[in-house]
Amino acid sequence: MNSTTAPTATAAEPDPGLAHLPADFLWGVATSSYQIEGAASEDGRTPSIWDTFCRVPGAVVGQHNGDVACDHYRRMPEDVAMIAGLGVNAYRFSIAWPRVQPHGRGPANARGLDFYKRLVDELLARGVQPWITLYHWDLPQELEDMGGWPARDTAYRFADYAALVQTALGDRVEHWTTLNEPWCSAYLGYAEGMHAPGRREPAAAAAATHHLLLGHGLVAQQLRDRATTPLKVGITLNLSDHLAASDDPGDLDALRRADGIANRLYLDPLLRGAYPADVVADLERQGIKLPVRDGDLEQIAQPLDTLGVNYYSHNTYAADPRADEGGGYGAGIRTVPQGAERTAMGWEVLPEGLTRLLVRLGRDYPGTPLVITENGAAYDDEVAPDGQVHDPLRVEYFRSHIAAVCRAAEQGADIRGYFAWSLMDNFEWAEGYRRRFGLVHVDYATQRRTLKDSAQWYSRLVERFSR
Ligand code: IFM
Repeated sequence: MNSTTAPTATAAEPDPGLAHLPADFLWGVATSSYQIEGAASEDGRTPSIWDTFCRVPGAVVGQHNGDVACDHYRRMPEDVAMIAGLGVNAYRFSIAWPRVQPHGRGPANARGLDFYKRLVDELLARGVQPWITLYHWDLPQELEDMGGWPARDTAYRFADYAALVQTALGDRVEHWTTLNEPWCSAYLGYAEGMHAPGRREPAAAAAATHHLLLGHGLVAQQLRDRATTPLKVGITLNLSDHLAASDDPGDLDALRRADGIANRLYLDPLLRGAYPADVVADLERQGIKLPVRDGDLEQIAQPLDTLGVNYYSHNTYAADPRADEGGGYGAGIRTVPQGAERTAMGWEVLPEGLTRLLVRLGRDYPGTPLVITENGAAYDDEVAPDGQVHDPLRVEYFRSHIAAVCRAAEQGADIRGYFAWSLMDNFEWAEGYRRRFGLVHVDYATQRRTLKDSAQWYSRLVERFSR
């Protein structure tokens, strides 16, 4: 490993409230396949929608792509050693569909699957639990050519692919997440066009939402039906905490619509077995109908062992006929800045929103354990003359957000784990490599990894918890 200084213990740091968390709490770090692996055409991998999208002029900052990324495909054993060196007990990563099932159909590609078998073996040998996400946005291009997620058939193709992965890894992996952030796949990919495949078709985005959720339901049931050892099934949603700017009926309705399209459109079918009637009505007013068939909602509402929560910021909404910032279909919503510090992504740092969100989930959707599957911040880090990366803003971001998690646990939310996003700097989608979310700095010219101060801080926190 060409990484760096091992984490060292320092003088006492403020306790964020760790005593409120259960003793078997999972502390992890997270990544995803396209963002770190590189090796885009090695060992039989075929292009995903992101390989294609990255080639569209202007789609990604600097026309960056994932061809090399963090070269993790080749450096995996050193990267796993680095993860284990942090002292975390779980690693969340995703499987590249076009690596294990090239072209999105047909038999498994043994060479692609071997990579994940070796990764899982390395993790287990070092006492780190693998936490698999089956889909983190890298749809095989051929499936997009046949309609992508707006086509119902893609949900069934997803189930076929998941079976191949389970056959290879099911005996050794306990934690399975079906989808990462279906709102992003559907809305950013098919309505807004700022993510792959770059389509701007609101009706297609609504269909994609339904078929992603259907795919989740098919895979969740299939994972359980085919399991030979006990497993746990979940889904990860990017959920935000939402408030209205005032009690004005217009602002309250802006809140209802924004929260409906971003949060409830996913939470309700998964955890209550029905789409929220008000959101369905909002969509229908825009001429958009979710393509629900008999039995779909029962299929989607499979029991969840955990709900994965990705939290980055909070949103306050106001009605504004000239704006369209509601994170979904329909205009007339403005987000109201709270005057907080912002990360390099421009996202306000509002940890209190994470407490409110977790408490709300426990109240409105009781009975499902929560795991924070992503939380973190991008800052413009640089290697200092002393060879270290000093990132006090990220340390404070993690400290304040972990304290927010502890406060939610104190208020009764059932929270089982926390994964920092991200293990290392990586390909930040439309932002390319200019945004750095890592605990570990990556020099893309040399692939040198350097633990940032935040990595050392996180490692000490985990150690303190385990004592
Ligand atoms: O990098 C992404 C990740 O892939 C999904 N959740 C949000 C992160 C930061 O934008």
